[in-house]
Amino acid sequence: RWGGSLPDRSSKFTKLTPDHIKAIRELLSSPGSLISTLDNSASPEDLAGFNNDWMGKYFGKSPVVVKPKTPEEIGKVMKYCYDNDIAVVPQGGNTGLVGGSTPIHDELILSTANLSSVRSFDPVSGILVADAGAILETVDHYLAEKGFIFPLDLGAKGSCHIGGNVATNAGGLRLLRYGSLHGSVLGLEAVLPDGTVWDGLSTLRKDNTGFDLKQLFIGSEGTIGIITAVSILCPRRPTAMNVAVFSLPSYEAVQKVYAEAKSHLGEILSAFEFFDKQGFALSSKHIEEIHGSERKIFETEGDFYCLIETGGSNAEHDEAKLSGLLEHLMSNEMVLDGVLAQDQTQFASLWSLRELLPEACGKAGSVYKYDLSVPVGKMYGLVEKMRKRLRDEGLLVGDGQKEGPIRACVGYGHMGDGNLHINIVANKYSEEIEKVIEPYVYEIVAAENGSISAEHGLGVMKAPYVSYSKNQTSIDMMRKIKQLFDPKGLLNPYKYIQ
Ligand code: FAD
Ligand code: 2HG
Ligand code: ZN
Repeated sequence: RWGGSLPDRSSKFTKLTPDHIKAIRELLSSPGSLISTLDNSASPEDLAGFNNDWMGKYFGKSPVVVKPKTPEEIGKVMKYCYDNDIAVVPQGGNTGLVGGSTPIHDELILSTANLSSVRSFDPVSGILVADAGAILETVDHYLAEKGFIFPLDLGAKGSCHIGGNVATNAGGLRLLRYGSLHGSVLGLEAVLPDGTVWDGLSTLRKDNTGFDLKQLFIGSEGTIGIITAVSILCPRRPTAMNVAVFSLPSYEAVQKVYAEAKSHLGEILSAFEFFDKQGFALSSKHIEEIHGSERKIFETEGDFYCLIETGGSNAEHDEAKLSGLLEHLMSNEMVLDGVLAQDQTQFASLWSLRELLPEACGKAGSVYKYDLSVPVGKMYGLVEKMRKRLRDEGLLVGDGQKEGPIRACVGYGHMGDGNLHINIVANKYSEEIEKVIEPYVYEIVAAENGSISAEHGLGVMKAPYVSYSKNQTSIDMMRKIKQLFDPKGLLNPYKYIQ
């Protein structure tokens, strides 16, 4: 397997021995919280799920996974690692898409899976305090029962942890409505690399008493500390939700419909997603395979599709607004066709066309994923440039071949956030393909003053390319922050900023 050109192992890190494993096990309240191949408490297969990433692109060789049960236990393990120069990878649900959550070599894997409780919820303020290892979907179900919603939703919700979400500053499907985690997270608890447990778990909305330290941890990708709990402001759950998907003739049409949706729907617009016909073909095929039956969704298919979701508190009022938009779009021939969900099942089924795209691409081959931010008008031009390059280099023929090196080049994303995902589905990960795509893809983004990572982070994949989006002064400041928190460079090495 080719996981990209990865940095060599640094000799400054200690190589783990059975004695280290024994000493770390003694720090834990439950011996089962550690499994390792070094003392035969685990086989390599037992560790495979922690060493390999979601895409099957990155794979480490760690001999140990530690899953402490309390922040204090994490503190003890971290102190031991600090004193013994042991490198550590923090891991949540291991759904990250940039090779950040798996070891590069033999780093100790520190998982938050055993820290998964809700600590408190205040129904008056909507403030939730929960352990970092709580699964996003589980927390959202808990909130749903109380009439609230977690202000983040994404396709990996069934596996990702809220600590991992904060560590990556995940954006997701409703950022348009609920904003970034930099705004909704009120406080954090984290264990620093030397083992200190930092209590920054404020539930205050306003607090101007010095630097806002939690912001440094949001999006820090496990490089300066291990987040152990999160305090977050959760909005009321909309009681009326609706979704419609349209087929459209061009990317220009998608932009026009986006402008119309904002103007007609105003405050009830909660998501605006788009995908191209290559994406639609893959996700419909995937969904058909799941259900075992063929389904024709649109009478007239298009080159593009958009999904519009509304969420409000008055079903009649929302339906009137949505019908007004539909009538306007249809009568002005701005869309080719459209489907409006009639019930909860259709709501989920229409969303799955978009939400299952990463899974559908993964099923079709080995996927090179690019997560880019550029002005909305420029977004799809990047996909076209990339397709041209792949065709010029002889890797892509037509829209892709079942057996060729590139099977599809798919464009989709969060229109409302100016966030484009390019998924290049290859027959396998290879150096030859990667060299055609990178750094070309970062060059075309930099030419538009865009970001090479809108929401997935840097991990190991983009660490060498950060200068395409950040100037030298910014990189120097980031290095100083890393040095301040982690002077020995033990936490998530080889990643983020090298
Ligand atoms: P992991 O993958 O385990 O870790 C991610 C990074 O955070 C690693 O660097 C790790 O070291 C660090 N980390 C994890 N937990 C902690 C902690 N407690 N303390 C410190 N560091 C920690 N992302 C989006 O932004 N928007 C999307 O719409 C989106 N959709 C996705 C859909 C699918 C199907 C998949 C597979 C991924 C998607 N992602 C999306 C990627 C996204 O980053 C992750 O899903 C999620 O935020 C990571 O959470 P996790 O618990 O899996 O973290
Ligand atoms: C999404 O928006 C995620 O579905 C994943 O951010 C994107 O897999 C991808 O490239
Ligand atoms: Zn996304």
